[in-house]
Amino acid sequence: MSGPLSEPLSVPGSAPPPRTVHTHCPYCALQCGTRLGHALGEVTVTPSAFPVNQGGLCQKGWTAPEVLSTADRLREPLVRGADGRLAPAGWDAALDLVAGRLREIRRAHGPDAVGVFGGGGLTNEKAYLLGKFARLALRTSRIDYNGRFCMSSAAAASNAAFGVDRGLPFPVTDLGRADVVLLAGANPAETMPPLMRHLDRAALIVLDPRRTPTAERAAVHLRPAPGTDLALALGLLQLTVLDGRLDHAFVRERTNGFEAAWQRALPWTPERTERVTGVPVAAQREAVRMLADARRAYVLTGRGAEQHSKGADTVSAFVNLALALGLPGRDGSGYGCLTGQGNGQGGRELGQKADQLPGYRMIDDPAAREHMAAVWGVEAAALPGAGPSAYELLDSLGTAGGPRALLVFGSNPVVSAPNAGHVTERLAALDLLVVADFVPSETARMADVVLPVAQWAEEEGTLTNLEGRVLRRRALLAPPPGVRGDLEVLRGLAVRLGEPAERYPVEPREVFEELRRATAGGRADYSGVSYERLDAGEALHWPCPVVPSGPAHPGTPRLFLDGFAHPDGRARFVPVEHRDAAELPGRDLPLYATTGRVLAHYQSGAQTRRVAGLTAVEPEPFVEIHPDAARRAGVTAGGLARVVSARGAVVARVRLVESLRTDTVFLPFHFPGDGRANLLTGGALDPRSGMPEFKVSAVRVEPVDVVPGGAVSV
Ligand SMILES: Nc1nc2c(c(=O)[nH]1)N[C@H]1C(S)=C(S)[C@@H](COP(=O)(O)OP(=O)(O)OC[C@H]3O[C@@H](n4cnc5c(=O)[nH]c(N)nc54)[C@H](O)[C@@H]3O)O[C@H]1N2
Ligand SMILES: Nc1nc2c(c(=O)[nH]1)N[C@H]1C(S)=C(S)[C@@H](COP(=O)(O)OP(=O)(O)OC[C@H]3O[C@@H](n4cnc5c(=O)[nH]c(N)nc54)[C@H](O)[C@@H]3O)O[C@H]1N2
Ligand code: SF4
Ligand SMILES: [Mo]
Repeated sequence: MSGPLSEPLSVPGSAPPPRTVHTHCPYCALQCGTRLGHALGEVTVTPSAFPVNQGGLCQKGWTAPEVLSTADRLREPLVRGADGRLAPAGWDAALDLVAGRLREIRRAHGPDAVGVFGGGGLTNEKAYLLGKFARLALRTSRIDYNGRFCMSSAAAASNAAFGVDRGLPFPVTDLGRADVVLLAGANPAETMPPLMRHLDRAALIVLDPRRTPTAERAAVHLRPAPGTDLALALGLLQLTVLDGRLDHAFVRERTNGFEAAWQRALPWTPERTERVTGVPVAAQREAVRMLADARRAYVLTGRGAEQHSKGADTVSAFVNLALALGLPGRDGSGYGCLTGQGNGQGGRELGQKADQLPGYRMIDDPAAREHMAAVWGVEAAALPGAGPSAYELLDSLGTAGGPRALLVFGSNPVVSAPNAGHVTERLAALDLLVVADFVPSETARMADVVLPVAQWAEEEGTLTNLEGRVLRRRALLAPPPGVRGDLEVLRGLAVRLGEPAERYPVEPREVFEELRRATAGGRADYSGVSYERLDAGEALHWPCPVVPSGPAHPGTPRLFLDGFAHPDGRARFVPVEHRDAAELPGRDLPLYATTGRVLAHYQSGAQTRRVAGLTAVEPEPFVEIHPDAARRAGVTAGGLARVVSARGAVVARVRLVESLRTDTVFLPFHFPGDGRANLLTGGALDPRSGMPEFKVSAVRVEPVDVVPGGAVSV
């Protein structure tokens, strides 16, 4: 399966390369600390004692080095020829071609005819330079990224409540002191396994329609129908007040807006909440009692509660509950969102989001524009305004007035975007699709030009993990010959588009120095962070402003202890109302389909489907279904089923799951082709955050006829 591994990193004339480096896993937001070694032509990984993982790693982390030398690793640029096939090309030819086409498209249709799609796995330096490239070299407003599909609902709700958005406003290790933790739609036992060691002590309240490995560990497992968490959170708020559990002093002294939020919770009697969500009154009451009796308690949300067309309101409802219980801003208690991708946090505050400039500044704020224009040496008026959100951007590709060209860095939307069949059609309608990746992802296979880039163990940089801590990624290997870093690719394109080369540094450290100035004074202030401080082992959580004289700022592991980030220092209750999902099960499509993750695969699977040990664990798409629902649908364990929604159909292997709600099926979204769960999901978006409704589609399940001889008729 594997190809040649590249050489250990060495600089001519310098000391021999180190045999080990301290770095972090390339995958999720936990960013487990690892030690990478290079021996006998193999990269070895061992967990380090880094606080979030304390010597643990999940099976994805253990096997991550295999992707470095995967047999189909991209090693030279590819350009689609007249025969319709991708063929190798030199870098100059590929970049000249891309820049030339971009110029033509821009001349004919204007700067917004070029779009950029980024990723939350990109380092801080890449995310920053990608945003700068879009705004300066392309002058386009059409830039957004896959984090819109990930943390945007929690971000909107946190900004509204607290005036700032940092996944966990406290270090992960604080969870180790908790008595009770409520997990709303999060399954960390599979999505961040080493996090579970911090939850050992706590009694867990898990809200999930499925009995996940996390729910197995719960003291109380509530199984709301998909898309009803908002009603459940309103019901829990009502019980908090009615059962005399409201923290009056906290609400009075540290918050605003309780009364309006309370008015919205009033109709949500425990009985009505039970009718809508399916969660028994006694279980609701037990959850509130546990949270209120705990000395230290946390409310945490994951994608199960957030990925809805009302995801932001749902998170607001959980934040309201946490505020009513007096949790946020207290040492040892709080609200947090378990972010997702390796750089899910840094990726969302450094300028690749449609409405943001670096430092979590808003692009329509005149002062923010002036600040960034000064750092970049341009006029503020030259900076484009806010663009559409990720799905709106994808949906507009190739339409009248929509982008005719798209550059993708760090995402595989053919598999991971909602309404994937439609998105694939939009991508096919482009005049030019350019994908930078290190493997031929499903999206790269559609591209006109594929640019092969370096991987995590071959490059330097920084990432910001789920607790807002800035981390150093370190290189063990040189990239394979023919492969370039994303920063180099961006400079190569920018220069060909007429930009001065020095505006696009290729040294991560140099980009970081600029990023420090760019974020200075912003909500996410990195100006006091430096490679030197990180390399010295300092634990720096943003905000970490530069201090002109005297001791350096120590960073901010715990936000809100002295006050919330709104000007008056108070948190705000946000009044929210329950509403139905964009579609509900009915006669033809009688079941809820929800989607999510399994332990062995990461995201669109572009990386983990290339690791033999992981595909052995989860080789193919499957659908979890309750035995009663399976019987009604005429499908059997181990057989193939077709799952059909209003948008499309998926073929998946049937798994009978007794503990699942009878009205709900579950599919992982890690698989390509006709196993893509996103062929089912739709384009309904949250009006506050732009989050798609990944977690609710109405579907029916039917048997797939297997023709004698084994062929499948679909
Ligand atoms: N193994 C693995 N780990 C990962 C990733 C991966 O792809 N694979 N990706 C990383 C990323 S980017 C992210 S964002 C995180 C996501 O981490 P999680 O949020 O933990 O992951 P999900 O599986 O998407 O969703 C969590 C749970 O929500 C439940 N759920 C579905 N619908 C609903 C609902 O309506 N209400 C409630 N309460 N629950 C519901 C699902 O059954 C699922 O168990 O994981 C990160 N870690
Ligand atoms: N149905 C359903 N769909 C979902 C979700 C769900 O729960 N259900 N979850 C959503 C969520 S939370 C997320 S985060 C998205 C994620 O979905 P995607 O955005 O597709 O995420 P990945 O599969 O990680 O894709 C990253 C791609 O970029 C490449 N890559 C990695 N690092 C780099 C780099 O540094 N530079 C470059 N140029 N390329 C790189 C990888 O090889 C891979 O091809 O999926 C969303 N889609
Ligand atoms: S939990 Fe996340 S960061 Fe840790 S090893 Fe697994 S994928 Fe990597
Ligand atoms: Mo995510």
